[in-house]
Amino acid sequence: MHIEANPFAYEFELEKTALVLIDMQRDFIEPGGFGETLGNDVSLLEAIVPATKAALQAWRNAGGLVIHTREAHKPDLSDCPPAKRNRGNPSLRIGDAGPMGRILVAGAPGSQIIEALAPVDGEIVIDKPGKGMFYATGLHELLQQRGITHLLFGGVTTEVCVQTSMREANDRGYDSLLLEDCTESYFPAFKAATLEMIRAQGAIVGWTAPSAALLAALDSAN
Ligand code: C5J
Repeated sequence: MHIEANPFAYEFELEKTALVLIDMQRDFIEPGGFGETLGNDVSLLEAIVPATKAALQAWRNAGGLVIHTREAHKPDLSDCPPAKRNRGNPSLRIGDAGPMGRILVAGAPGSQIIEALAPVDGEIVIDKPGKGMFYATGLHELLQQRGITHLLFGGVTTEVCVQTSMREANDRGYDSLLLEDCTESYFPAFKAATLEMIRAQGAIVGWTAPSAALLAALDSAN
């Protein structure tokens, strides 16, 4: 299959490609979560939900593998280094009790994926303690077992967990594409810069494309 992408066309085989949705969790997207405690306007992130849902549905209909990640720590925070927990000046820190349970702790309501994008049976859900999806998760081995060579990305936030995961993927040999309208940042300028950085220098990290280009590719394969 072929997606009209930037900086040039992206070729992939459905069976060797996974759609990865990074951290589409209540803690980042809904009011009262971690994102808001950091002083951010979470409505910016909510705006990508319809396009992301449409891409997810089309990918599911095509029979493609779906991976959801969550930034989520163990309840005893043994996987959350003080350097991460103590950074910045949020009104609530990782592990503190908030309106949606303990912030970024596995199992808390706030750490769940938003209802509109909730995983279904057969989809892989990875809890990750870091920004990147490969760090301390075993995901690379799992993808290798399944013969995955290509990754389509969406999720939040563009310049933090999405970009880190794409860079980690690049170093592990995956060809990655970021769906431009299925990712968002609390800082629009950071999103714009990240898209440019990813596809610069002949796709140094990967490709970007609007989700409509993915839908068109899936349609034309039918
Ligand atoms: C952040 C993320 N921004 N999922 N996490 O702390 O990008």
